[in-house]
This record gives sequence, C-alpha cells and structure tokens, in this order.
Amino acid sequence: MGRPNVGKTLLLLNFAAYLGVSEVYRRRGSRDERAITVATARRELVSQVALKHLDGLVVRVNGKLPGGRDLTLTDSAGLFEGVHPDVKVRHAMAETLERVFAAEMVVHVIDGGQASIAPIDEHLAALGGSVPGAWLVVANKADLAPDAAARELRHHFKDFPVLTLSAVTRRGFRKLKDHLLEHMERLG
Ligand SMILES: Nc1nc2c(ncn2[C@@H]2O[C@H](COP(=O)(O)OP(=O)(O)OP(=O)(O)O)[C@@H](O)[C@H]2O)c(=O)[nH]1
Ligand SMILES: [Mg+2]
Repeated sequence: MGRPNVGKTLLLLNFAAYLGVSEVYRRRGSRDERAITVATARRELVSQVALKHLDGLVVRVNGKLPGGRDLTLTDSAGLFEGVHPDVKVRHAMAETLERVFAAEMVVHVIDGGQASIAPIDEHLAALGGSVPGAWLVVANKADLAPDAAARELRHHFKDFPVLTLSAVTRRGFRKLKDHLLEHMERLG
C-alpha cells in the first residue's frame, strides 16, 4: 500500500519470485481471477505511468516457507489525497482502504528517493496506529537514493519498523522475508 508509482507492484512481483513463486493471480472484480506468470504480470502491471492498472494482484506463497506455512500477499492501487475524477480509481482506493483494515500486516511503501515526505504518507502512517494489523514502512528505490535518505525516513517514522529496499536490485529482500516470518511466528 502507498502512493502511486512508488514501486508497490514491482516490489511484490520481484519478492514473489525471490520466494520461489512463478505464478500469480490478476484480479478484476471480486470473482474474476486469472493465473499469469510473474514475468507477464511484470510486463502488464508495472508501469511508470501512475495508476495505469487498477487490477488487483494476489500472490499465494504456499509450501515455500519454513514450516510449510502459507502466506497471501496482495497488491493495491496507489493512494493519493483528494477526490479523483475517475470513479474506477475512487473504487480502487476504497478497496485498498478496506483491505488495509482487514490485513494482518500492512506494508506501507514509500519512494525512498523522494525529496520530502508527502502529506499523504503522513496521513497513512497515522492510520498505522489504528488498524488492527501490524504496520511496516518500506523505503523502496534504495538504488536511486542516498543512504542519508533512508536514515531520515527511519527517524521520521520511528513508531514503525522501516526497511530500506530496492525492488530492482532486490536489496533488503532477505530482511523483508525475515520480518514477515517473525510476524507470522508472533501470530501463531
Ligand atoms: N530504480 C527503481 N525503480 C523502481 C523500483 N521499484 C519500482 N520501480 C519503477 O517505478 C515505476 C513504478 O513501479 P510500479 O511497481 O508500477 O509502481 P506502483 O507503486 O505499483 O504504481 P501504481 O500501481 O500506479 O500505484 C516503474 O517504472 C518501476 O520499474 C526500484 O526499487 N528502483
Ligand atoms: Mg501498481
């Protein structure tokens, strides 16, 4: 979850591949789910044009985690301030917020290279204290950001764990996996 174009979809897909998943599910509406390869999903759903695709994406990590635990990861449409003129975008955002309240863990993705913290990220982090699930901040695009930017984000979001990652170079994926496993362990 996070603003448009921060790299949520690429991060989810490359992390899925890192966990050994080769097939993911593209979701249109609540009933239409289609299996596609990670490579196809990357081609069709990752874009530098913000909000180009509003389709959902579900990753099921079954039988590939220690102890044979299952894990479901979902992508979401980018969130931003204000009322978008396109009703489809408004629906996608409402769905994202519903899922944020239902999730066992929310990964709040931020573009780690951005010059300053956007007001919407402040608002989303404020939500972090009130949702039932755990909240994790991920500073993505670390390959484009100086290390000082990550330090600043850690300082700014001190109420939450902050991981520095790159969906492109896969830096930090091990830490993300360990963090998820520890959280699953805590949930029992
Ligand atoms: N250099 C770099 N580029 C990245 C990284 N992660 C994503 N990108 C690029 O950022 C752009 C947006 O990536 P997406 O994964 O589509 O972003 P998103 O957050 O899902 O965007 P919306 O679906 O529009 O909300 C694409 O051009 C990606 O290739 C990263 O870690 N490093
Ligand atoms: Mg996306």
